[in-house]
Amino acid sequence: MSSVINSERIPNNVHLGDDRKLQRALEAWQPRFIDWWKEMGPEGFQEDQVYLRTAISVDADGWANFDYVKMPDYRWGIFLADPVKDRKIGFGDNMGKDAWQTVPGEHRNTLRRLIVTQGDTEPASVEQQRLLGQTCPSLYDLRNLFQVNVEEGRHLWAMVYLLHSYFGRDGREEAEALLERRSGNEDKPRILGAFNEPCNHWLSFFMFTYFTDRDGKYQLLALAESGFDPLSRTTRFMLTEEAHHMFVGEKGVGRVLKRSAELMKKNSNGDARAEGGIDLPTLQKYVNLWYSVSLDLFGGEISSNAANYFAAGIKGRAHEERSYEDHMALEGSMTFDVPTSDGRFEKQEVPLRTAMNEVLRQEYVSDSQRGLDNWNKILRKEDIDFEITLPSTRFHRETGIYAGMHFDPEGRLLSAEEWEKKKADFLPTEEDETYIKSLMTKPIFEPGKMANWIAPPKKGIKGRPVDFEYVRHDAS
Ligand code: BYC
Ligand code: FE
Ligand code: FE
Repeated sequence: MSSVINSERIPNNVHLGDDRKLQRALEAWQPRFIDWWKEMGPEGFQEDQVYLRTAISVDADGWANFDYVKMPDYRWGIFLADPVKDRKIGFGDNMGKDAWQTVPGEHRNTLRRLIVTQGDTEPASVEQQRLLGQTCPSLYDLRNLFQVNVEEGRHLWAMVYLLHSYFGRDGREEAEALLERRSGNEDKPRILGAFNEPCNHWLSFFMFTYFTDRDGKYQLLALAESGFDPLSRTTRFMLTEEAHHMFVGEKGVGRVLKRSAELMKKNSNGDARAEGGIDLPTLQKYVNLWYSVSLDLFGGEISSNAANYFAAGIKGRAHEERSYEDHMALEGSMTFDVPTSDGRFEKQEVPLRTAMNEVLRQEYVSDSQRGLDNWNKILRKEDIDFEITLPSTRFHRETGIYAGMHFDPEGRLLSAEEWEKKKADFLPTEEDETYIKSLMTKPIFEPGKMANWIAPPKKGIKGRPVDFEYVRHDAS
């Protein structure tokens, strides 16, 4: 084991060359991945030189190298965080036992399913974002999009490595299937809801990287606690890449807000749309949409699956060791207001382990709020009297106890008729989608130039100026 990544055909820090069989299996999967990337990755930019960071070591300081690379030549590979000596399982019924270096037979199906679910989201997001380059608001943003895309491609590698190494033939079959499902496809959709939603303009892209990648952060934190040590180590390294994705989302939305504020002040009616910008009520609707579909990704509030994962030591809570004292979670409970069929709410007390999805979701909710506080600071600084808010966790849910019912963003129950009447105030309409897309019909390839609807970033990437040629694109 080494923290330095070698330069083999499949870059890795796991001594892949020592395991010929595994190496051959992965080398057989590699060209199929590249085919998938060329078919479903960013369309129209595969030949461009992009200023990207690539992992060269898994050390916290200085793991990345920045240079121009054509995306199909990106060094996708297998990078695990350094092992923790004598690591023990840190929670659940197996607490204190040695972490597993191979898959325990009784947990094989569960682990495979979780790894496949995690792996499925990674290529799904690349598919969702594949046309965005064609309407980029700047070269800086174009580069960030591609950085996110190649790293999500690498996250797929991370899960495929686990499937190939530890799950034999069915693992290899799952690795094939990960390249066959398609986001939004009716016959072979991606596994989780949010990853089949269209993400076909940049406002949705920024919301996605802010809200949906943040679900990724929390799921990865929970898996990083896993008693299955290879899963823990691979997710720990993935988390270092994830931070940039959420940065892209938070700064992206912040820049949109700043620009909207400037345009409102420029217009005598305070109307950002009249100036070719994004008005704040519409932006709020996109917050409502992407936040609510991302809340669904945490699963049901009341989940025996989640209880089993925790009991077995397969999936823990975020920062299990430092944030919690009782790692058994056999005591304590959570109480939910569960809607009944006749429109009332009944209190239901659930043992803590059964509420683990909700425990993780609540951490996500407070983490999400932090960015909104920063966004609202931008508005206040521009003297704009408007506050972006997170809707209630009941709003627009399709999994869990609030699924199939209607709530307004304040969490008040609505009848089906009231919902139909009001939903255009809460969620983007066709007309909103058409308007947002109308702002983004042409890409901007001139270094340093920004689309009218977004403010420039404060600084560039890796100390480069904002007007650096982050993507060498021949537009002719
Ligand atoms: N859509 O017991 P429950 C990322 C299913 S994002 C569709 O509550 P559980 C990324 C569920 O499978 C992070 N179906 O489920 C971000 C179950 O099915 P069965 C991705 C859903 O197991 C941006 C049933 O409903 N990582 O990395 O507790 C860009 C009952 O539900 C959904 C993971 O998800 C849904 N939203 O929780 C790129 C981690 N929710 O058993 C990447 C691995 C639930 O009845 N996955 N269902 O057939 C998990 O930990 C769990 O599978 C979940 C679900 C938390 C997702
Ligand atoms: Fe990812
Ligand atoms: Fe991500």
